[in-house]
Amino acid sequence: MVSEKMQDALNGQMNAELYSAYLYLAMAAYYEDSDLPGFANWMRVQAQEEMTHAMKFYDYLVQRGARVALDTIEKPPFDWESPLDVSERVLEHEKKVTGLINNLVNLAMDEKDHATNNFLQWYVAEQVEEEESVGAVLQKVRLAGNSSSGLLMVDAELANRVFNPPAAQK
Ligand code: OFO
Repeated sequence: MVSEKMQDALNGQMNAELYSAYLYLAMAAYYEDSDLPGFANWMRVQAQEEMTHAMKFYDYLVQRGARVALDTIEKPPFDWESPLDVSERVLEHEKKVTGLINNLVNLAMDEKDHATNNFLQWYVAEQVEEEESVGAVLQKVRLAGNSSSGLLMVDAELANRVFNPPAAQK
């Protein structure tokens, strides 16, 4: 059993993960329109990962006999100024999500809900990886600066990113 407060908080985070998927799909569409298919691929892969993050919350709620409650997903932005702008927004968003996960851990600790705390530790580790990988892409985009060839090199690299299905994840 999880408390009602925890149930609401977990449902809230599931919604935030769905929003992340929605945001990254919107960014993928921006990149498709900008003729940067590698960046678009990266964002699509990120969106797929966010769906698995959401489904882990869904499955945990079911496992604990709690009620899954789907809510409205906020409308994501439609446009960005540049690939640099998108990359900065992605890192900013991931830092925000890290804060949300930390707040959930704080709640689990306050409630002495050890099972939920243990479940959330997967996300604590995942956020470290997310911030690192997004930060690395941002750095490359910064280095490319105004050079189209530099940007196309990053694009070619990001075209190779593949989605690792949940079974292959830790
Ligand atoms: Fe779910 O990690 Fe990104 O938002």
